[in-house]
Amino acid sequence: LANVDLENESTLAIVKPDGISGNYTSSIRKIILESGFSVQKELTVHLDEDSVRSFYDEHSTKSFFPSLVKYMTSGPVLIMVLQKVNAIADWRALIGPTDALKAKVTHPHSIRAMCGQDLGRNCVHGSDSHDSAEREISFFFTKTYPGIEP
Ligand code: RTP
Ligand code: MG
Repeated sequence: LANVDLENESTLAIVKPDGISGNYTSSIRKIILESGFSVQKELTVHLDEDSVRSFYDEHSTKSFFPSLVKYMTSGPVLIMVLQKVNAIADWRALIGPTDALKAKVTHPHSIRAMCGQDLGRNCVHGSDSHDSAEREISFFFTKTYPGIEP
């Protein structure tokens, strides 16, 4: 087993505005800790439009982009760096599918089934790959974005 590498991995989680306003933060944190993640860093911010546009740049040409920007700027969000072995895939599995309405049917124990409302408003974010995790963690915790207001 000399070359089996079970190193800790970090991923970026966000409790989106509907997660915060629906008072799901403590339930989500409980699931995070009970699932073996540690919370390395956290930050509560009300994102401005430029920050959301930049963070979700991969979706900038999609028809839903304006509504995504409106949603993500509608209230404060809780941004966390989560760490554990296989954190990226495990957090994605915990949150469930993008469409929270479908999640309630197909993944009833997922976080999005618990607190999401539909395809757009799905209460949590998770990095979808190693590259995304690196980019997203540095987006909030390494670089300085003047648009992010405490
Ligand atoms: P996230 O990046 O927030 O973790 O979500 P995801 O990977 O599951 O889904 P993604 O395709 O990256 O979409 C990003 C967010 O955009 C909103 N969305 N709306 N057709 C629509 O109305 C639509 N599709 C996506 C959701 O808030 C989604 O989480
Ligand atoms: Mg995504």
